Amino acid sequence: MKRFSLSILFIAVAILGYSQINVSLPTITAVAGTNLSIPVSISGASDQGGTPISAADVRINFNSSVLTYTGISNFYSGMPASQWVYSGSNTTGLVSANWLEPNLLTLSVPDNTILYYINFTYNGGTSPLTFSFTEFTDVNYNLISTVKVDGSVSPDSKTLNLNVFLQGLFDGSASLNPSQDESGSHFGGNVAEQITVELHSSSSYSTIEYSASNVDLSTSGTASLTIPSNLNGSYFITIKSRNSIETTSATAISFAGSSIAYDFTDGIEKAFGSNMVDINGKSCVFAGDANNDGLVDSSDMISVDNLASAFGTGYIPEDINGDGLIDSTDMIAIDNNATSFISSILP
Ligand SMILES: [Ca+2]
Ligand SMILES: [Ca+2]
Repeated sequence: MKRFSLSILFIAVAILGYSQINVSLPTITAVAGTNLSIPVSISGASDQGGTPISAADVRINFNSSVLTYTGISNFYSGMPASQWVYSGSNTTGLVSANWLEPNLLTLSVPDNTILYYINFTYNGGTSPLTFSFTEFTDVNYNLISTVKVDGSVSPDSKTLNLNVFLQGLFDGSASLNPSQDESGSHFGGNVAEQITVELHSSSSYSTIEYSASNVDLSTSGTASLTIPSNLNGSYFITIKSRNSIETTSATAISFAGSSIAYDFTDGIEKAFGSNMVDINGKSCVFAGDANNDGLVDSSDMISVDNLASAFGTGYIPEDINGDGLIDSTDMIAIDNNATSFISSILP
């Protein structure tokens, strides 16, 4: 029994260790505008359980709108640059490198050796790094079976976690009612509403540094966004929805960390100008701006009134309380805030 197990083990080692080359490219994230050095690694070409190589041909494809090729450098010392023929093209998105053992012998390359680095400028976006062609040969110039592990470059990111209650959907205690349409919950699951989140310049509010629309706001009032990591400054965090008053954070918030959190629900002073409504100890973004012009007034009332007269239904801006019906309750909600001259207060 033991002999049998050892035989299996020996065969497994033979398959894994003796018969194939492994080449790999990394899967990484990066910040746009930075220079990247992408390592091309090899295993299985060692005389310690692998197959020493007599020649190598490695071709790698990349997306040249995402990555700009600038050169190859830092060749493995056992295979110096002078032994390679290599080139890269931003026109075809291809980097090629060929190597031949100079004495027509073989070279044992230790496992996990980096053959060379491909240098790029990263322009942002996502690019695959794909071995489009590889060829490694043994002492007799026969092809060695090769396993290729492709890589990629994608944007580095950070997380923004928000707590937001919307007056129109707030249930009066700790949750948001899910927005309804003619056939029930409009978004399904635990999504109450979709909001727009904007990051505005701390020095000039009219400058929007980043914007994300259709961000899910849960029935518990939480929203989570993945944003580019190069947003490292301080920004006003602005919330918009289909019919709420544009509301922004009390101050510009630092985005220096990898995870940023802001809670709009634990005090009206968390909004710029303390421009929220307190309902049973929870601060809510004002509702009623059906035409999204920054004011709750008679112009919002008129469109809601017209739809209410026509028994309007659906997921539309005029449905202030999100119950899928446009009726007098929506008009009352507008009237209350219009009477208080509610409008957006922005830096
Ligand atoms: Ca309005
Ligand atoms: Ca309604």
